[in-house]
Amino acid sequence: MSDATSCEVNFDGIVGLSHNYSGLSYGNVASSAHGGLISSPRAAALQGLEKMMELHRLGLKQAVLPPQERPHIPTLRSLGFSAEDDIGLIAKVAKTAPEILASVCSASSMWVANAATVSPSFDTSDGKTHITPANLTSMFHRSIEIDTTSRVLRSIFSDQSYVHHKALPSGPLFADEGAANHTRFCNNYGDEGAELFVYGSSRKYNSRKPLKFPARQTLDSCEAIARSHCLLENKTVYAQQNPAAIDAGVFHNDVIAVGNQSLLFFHEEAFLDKSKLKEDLNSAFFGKELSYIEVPSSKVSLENAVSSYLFNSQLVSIPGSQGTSIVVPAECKEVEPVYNYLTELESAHEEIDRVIYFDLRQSMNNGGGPACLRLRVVMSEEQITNCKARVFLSDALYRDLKKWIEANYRTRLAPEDLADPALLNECRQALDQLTTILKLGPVYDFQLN
Ligand code: SUG
Repeated sequence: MSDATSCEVNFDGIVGLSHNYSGLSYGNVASSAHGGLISSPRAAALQGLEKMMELHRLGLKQAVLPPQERPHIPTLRSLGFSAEDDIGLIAKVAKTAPEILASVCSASSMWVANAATVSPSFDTSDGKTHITPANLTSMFHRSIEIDTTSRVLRSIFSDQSYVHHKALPSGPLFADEGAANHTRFCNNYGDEGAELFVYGSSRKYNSRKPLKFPARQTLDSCEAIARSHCLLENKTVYAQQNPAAIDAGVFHNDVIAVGNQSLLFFHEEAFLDKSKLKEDLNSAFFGKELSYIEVPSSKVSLENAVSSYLFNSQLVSIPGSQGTSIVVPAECKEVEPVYNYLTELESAHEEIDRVIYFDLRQSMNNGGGPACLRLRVVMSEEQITNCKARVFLSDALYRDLKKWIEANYRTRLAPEDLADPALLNECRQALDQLTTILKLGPVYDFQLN
């Protein structure tokens, strides 16, 4: 069954009020390199909002996901920290366990490519859209995102056409980082598609593992999601990341490959066995050849790819234009081989007809490029109409969000400011306003308890 009204909606995460550089993500080279530096939450949130607005102006369907409550007091309490009130609790943890305070202050929920895996109804045997929030079990500061993410997703995708699953059990066997390792291929968004799951490690075939950095996605977790999403076996493909790429800083597959409709753009060294990947994808894709743009290491090294985030791009089909446009971070202009490659790609006018650069430096310094900031959800006209939340970007919502950011966000946040007791209330007040702006209902712990 296909549906011509369906389109891909990009849900972008709004950057949180505590956006900071604490170097929490081992294996994410940008996060480690910027740990300890001063951030600007306001600039970060505005940079993200400008990207959303520009894509909306270009005619793409754009929506937002809210940030999470940070510092996250329930996590501190669950770890046995206690004090008379929340302010006293923060002071105590800042003194005795500053690294834990940094973890519960991370604004990492902004990278919503890690929020969940979504399979549209066209790919599933029960005709429902399936959503599984990621357990993000590899990194403590990210594992605490699950509960709020689930509530937010249930509040936005609330009608009977969705099935919401629980996150997979925590622990290394089922480590899952969501859509960052998942790509859907289709002719039109409302057609039946093939789904690709990419994993970093597998217990099954005594497979190779990275030597230096952690693999954050397992084959077991991919298979579990495919099973519960009722995906068809012959339309589902699994492929292993190249362990050497993980060791070069490719902590998610979306740092080294990106797909859209029937196109896969990837680096020569992204996958362990690219011939098998292509063979499996072509057979899952109705036996037809997908289009592949493989970037050779001789033109763009793995190191260039990681420092520029060339592949953490969004491939988008802009209404009214023929080919595919590529949305890349401004850093791609600064890494010469990457800039040269993109210039060549654009002028060849084959698969890619336009390169769009965005300044997302605040997020990039923590290892989050354009693609990390968005979760793709294919939605029918009916699903969009049924959505009660005010999350689809419009001129009015853009104005409201800009005003809200300017009124509430700090221009500067140093790691030591995380101990500032005022941050907690600033965050709660702003998020309370945001749930009203977005018509979300109560989704935060401080609103529920
Ligand atoms: O999980 N960075 C995130 C970046 C996630 C990027 N997402 C995708 N590639 N889809 C991470 O490593 C940094 C936090 C800090 O260091 O404070 C952080 O969590």
